[in-house]
Amino acid sequence: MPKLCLILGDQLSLSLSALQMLDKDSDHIMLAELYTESHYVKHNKLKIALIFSAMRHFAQQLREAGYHVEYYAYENTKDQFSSFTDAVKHQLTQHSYTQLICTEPGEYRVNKEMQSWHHDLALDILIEPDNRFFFSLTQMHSWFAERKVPRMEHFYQFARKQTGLLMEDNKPLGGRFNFDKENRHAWQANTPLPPTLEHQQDKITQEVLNLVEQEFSDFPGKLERFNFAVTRQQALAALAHFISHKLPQFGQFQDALSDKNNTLFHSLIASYINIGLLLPQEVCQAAIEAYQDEKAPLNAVEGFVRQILGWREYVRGLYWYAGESYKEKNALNATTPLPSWFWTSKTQMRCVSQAISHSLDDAYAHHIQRLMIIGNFSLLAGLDVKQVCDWYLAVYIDAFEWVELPNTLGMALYADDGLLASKPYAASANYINKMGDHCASCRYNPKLVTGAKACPFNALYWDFIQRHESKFAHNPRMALMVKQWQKKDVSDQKAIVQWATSLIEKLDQV
Ligand code: FAD
Ligand code: DLZ
Repeated sequence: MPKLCLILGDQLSLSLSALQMLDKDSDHIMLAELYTESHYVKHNKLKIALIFSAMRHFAQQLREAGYHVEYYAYENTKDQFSSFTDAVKHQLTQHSYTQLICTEPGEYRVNKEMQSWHHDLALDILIEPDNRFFFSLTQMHSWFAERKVPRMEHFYQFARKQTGLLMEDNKPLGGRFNFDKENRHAWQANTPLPPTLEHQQDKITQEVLNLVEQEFSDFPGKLERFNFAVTRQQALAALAHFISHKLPQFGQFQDALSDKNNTLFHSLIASYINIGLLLPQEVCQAAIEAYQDEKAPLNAVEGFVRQILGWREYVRGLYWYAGESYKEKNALNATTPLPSWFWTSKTQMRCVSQAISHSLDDAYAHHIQRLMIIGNFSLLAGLDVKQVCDWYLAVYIDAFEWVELPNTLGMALYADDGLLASKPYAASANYINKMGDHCASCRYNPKLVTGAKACPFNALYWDFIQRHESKFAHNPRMALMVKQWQKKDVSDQKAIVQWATSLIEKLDQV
C-alpha cells in the first residue's frame, strides 16, 4: 500500500524532508488550497495569489519529476473542507494508505492540528523536522535554553562559527563579525537605482489572479501589481538579479528611507525563501560568491548574510522556544485601537502613509519602513499589540507567524519585555528625517514637538518615555533618554503630554 504525503503552501521545495521519505513509483502527494488557510487573517490578495500559483506550479514540477500528485484546488475545496484534516480525511476515502507523512509546519495553529492526527486518524503519522533552515529546532532550543540573555548578535557569532560562513581560520573575515557601522547611509538620487525585474505571467498565474479577484475582492492588495516569482526557476532569476544589481549597494543603503522609491537595494526574496522556492543556504552562498569574485564589498555581503543566517534563524528559534503564550504578551500594556488609516493609508504623516500604501497595495515594505516607521509609530502611540501583529501578518507577501510575530511583537513593539531586543526601537522625527527625504514633502515639521504643524512622532516619542519612565530608567540603553526627559521644564513636559494625549485621542485624523 502507498504512503500519503501532505505538502503545505509554504513547503514548496523538492529537497523537503517529507519528500525524501517517498517512493516516487508508488506513493502519493497531496496539496490543498483551503478556505481556512486563506482566511485566518485578511491576507493580502497578492500573497494568496503568490501561494496558490506557486502551489500549482510546484504540483506541476512534482508531476514532471515523476510523482503522483492529488491537487485540491480552491474552487472545489472552499465549500467542502474547513481544514487540512478534512482534506486529508477525504483523500483517505479515495485510497488506502499505510502512512501519512508531513514536514513540521511553521506555526502552532497548524502544528496542533497535525498533532491531533496521531489519535484522530487511523493510520501511522510521521512528522519530519523542517530541513530548510541552517539549524534544527532542537539545536535552536538548546542554544536558547543555555543562555540567560539570548541575543541575536551572540547567536549570529555562534552561527558563523558553526557554519564557517564568512570565516577564515575560525576568525571572521575582515576581522569583525559585524560591519553595521558602514551600513547607515541615507540614499541620495545620485546613486542610480537598480532596474526592476519583470516576471512573466503564464496561464496558471492568470487563472489564479482571476480566482483571487473573484473570491477575495474585499481583501487588501492590488492584483494588477502582481510581479512575483511563482516557480523555483523564476525565484533563482530574482536571486541572480539581486546579486548583480543590488547587493553591492545593499549594505550602505540598508537603513535608508526614500520618498521616491519603495524597494531601494533590498532583495525582495523573503517570500521565496519562506515558501521554499529558495533555500537560505544557497542564498547566502550566492552572496558570498559575489564577495569572493570581488563583485560586492564585505560590508554588503556580511550585512545580507546576517539577516538570513542571523535574524531569520534566530526569530524562528525564538518563536518556538518562547511558546504559544508569546503571542499574548503585552509588556507595555498597549491597547489603543488601530487607527482606520492602517487599512486606507490616509494619514497626513508622509512617511507613514507611503509605507502603509505600499504595504497594502504591493504587499511589501522594507525592513526600516516596517520597523522604524509603522512599527515605531505603533510602539509610541501604544497601539494594541494583537491588532498590530494581525495587521502585519495580513498585509505582507512574506508574512508567516513564525517570522512575523517575533519581529512585530518583540522587535517593533517591545511587548516581550526585552526578550528579543535590549531596548525598544523608539525614535522621534529626527531619525526619520536623517535617514530619508519624506519630511521634505510632509505637512508636518520634524523639528517641532507640539502644535498643529509638529510631527506627531516627536510628542509621542517623549510621551512614550514618560509613560514608561520607571521601566526604562533601569535600562542602560534608555536611561539617557529618561534623563533628558527629566531635565525638561515641568511646563514643557505638561505641554508635550497634553499634546500627545490629544493626538492619541484623535489618531484617525493625524
Ligand atoms: P532584505 O532587506 O533584502 O533582507 C534579506 C533577507 O533577510 C530577507 O529576504 C529575509 O529573508 C531576511 N531577513 C531580514 N531581516 C529579517 C528579520 N528581521 N527576520 C527574519 N528574516 C529577516 N520578514 C519576513 O520574512 N516575514 C515577515 O512577516 C516579517 N515581518 C516583519 C515585521 C516587522 C515589524 C519587522 C520589523 C520585520 C519583519 N520581517 C519579516 C523582517 C524583514 O523586514 C523582511 O524579511 C524584509 O523586509 C523582507 O524584504 P526583503 O526580502 O527585500 O529583505
Ligand atoms: C498562507 C497560506 C494560504 C493563504 N493558503 C494556503 C493554502 O490554501 N494551503 C496551504 O497548504 N497553505 C496555505 N498557506 C500557507 C499555510 O498557511 C502555512 O503552511 C501554515 O501557516 C503553516 O506554516
